[in-house]
Amino acid sequence: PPGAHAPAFGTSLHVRAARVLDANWTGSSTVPSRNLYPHQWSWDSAFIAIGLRHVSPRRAQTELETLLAAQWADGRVPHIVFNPSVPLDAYFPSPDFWRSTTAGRPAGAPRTVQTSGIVQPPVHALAAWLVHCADPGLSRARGFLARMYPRLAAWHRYLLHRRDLGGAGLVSVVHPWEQGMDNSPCWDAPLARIAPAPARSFRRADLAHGAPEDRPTDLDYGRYVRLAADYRDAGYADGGGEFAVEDPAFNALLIASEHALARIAGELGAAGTARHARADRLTAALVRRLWDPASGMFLCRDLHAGRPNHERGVSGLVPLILPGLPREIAAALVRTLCGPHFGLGGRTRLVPSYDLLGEAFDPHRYWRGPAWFNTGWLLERGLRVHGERERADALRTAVLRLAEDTGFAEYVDPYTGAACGATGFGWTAALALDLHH
Ligand code: 9WN
Repeated sequence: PPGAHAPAFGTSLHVRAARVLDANWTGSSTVPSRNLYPHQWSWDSAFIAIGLRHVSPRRAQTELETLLAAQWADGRVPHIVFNPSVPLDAYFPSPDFWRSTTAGRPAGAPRTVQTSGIVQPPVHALAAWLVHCADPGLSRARGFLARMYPRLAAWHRYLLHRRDLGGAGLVSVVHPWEQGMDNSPCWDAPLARIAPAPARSFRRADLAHGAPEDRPTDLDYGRYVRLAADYRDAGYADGGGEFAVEDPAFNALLIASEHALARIAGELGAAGTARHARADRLTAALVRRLWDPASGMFLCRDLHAGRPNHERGVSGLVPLILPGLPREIAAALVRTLCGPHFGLGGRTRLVPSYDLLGEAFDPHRYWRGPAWFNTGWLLERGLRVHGERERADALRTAVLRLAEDTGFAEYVDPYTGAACGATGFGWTAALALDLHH
């Protein structure tokens, strides 16, 4: 049913979004898109569970349980869990690229399920907490949080201990696919150092389903393949790679999840104080290390260059979700979000993934300008956390309208709202459902 705060949207949005989630459900998890992404993706599943809880709390729990069942012994949660009944050539890179279960498989990779070896942003503890809150009775009866807690704690431990490559307390990503905004202009400089794998050494599957002008380029792919293959050939050991970046959104999501893990601990009868304190220390490190007063937002830090990268990606606004942010920083983030670079409340229909005034801006090419619904959802939440109710309401309405009008598109042109990429996209449907409630 429509929520009390959703007068402009009838039951049809709920029904249509739920239908997308049904169509993408495999029996134990939800694919982001039947054609383009026919397996289980890590941060997609977290966002999907957040919406799915309004349709079926049981399925939302299963979504996260399936993902965490593929966790490695070192605590990492792989960015893809492969569906063995999908043909190998349906998605690239396929399991034979990652080699997680073949002879000489990497230490700690699960034996029975095929996965990738890189990670994605840790939205999972936040999702687990929100899923629990949708039906605490069912959650307790199934021991949902009690089973999730040790796995989520090990996941955070992996990130904080193995991925603090810069030694400043923040987590680094070692591949653009890990941060989730694959071809953001923020990666152009660190990627320029990587010698691309030859184009003939791999075959892209995405171009069979997506328009080439909306997708990353072949040169990008050559570099993605090189980086992933090097990491694989090093046994997925951390610390030796050519790409290492501290990203504001990745770290902010870890902090939000650490706060959620503290609440989960409390629900299980343990004290969450130490976790809240750790989240506060991480917030301080984020501000110290990645805040840029001159641009009024957070920036990525390229560890090999030893300095911040001045491209303005939407990732630098995502820390707005943190309630513990110093007041003047939250205020500056809101100003930047509503200013000429991101245009909220002005010329755009939805927040772009990259600086409207940036040289590399392209309204159609994936993470180089188009607006995405997961970042819209995060910023809506951030505005609300910091008391910006009117702006949050307006952003919420924009997300709902565009999600419905585009048939739950993967991303949209931020100016016109025209659909790009896949339709029937999992997290678009799920997060619209969540905002509808
Ligand atoms: C690589 C599944 C994923 C999202 C990412 C998005 C895209 C994959 C790809 O699709 O990445 O992981 O093949 O382009 O960039 O954020 O999780 O929806």
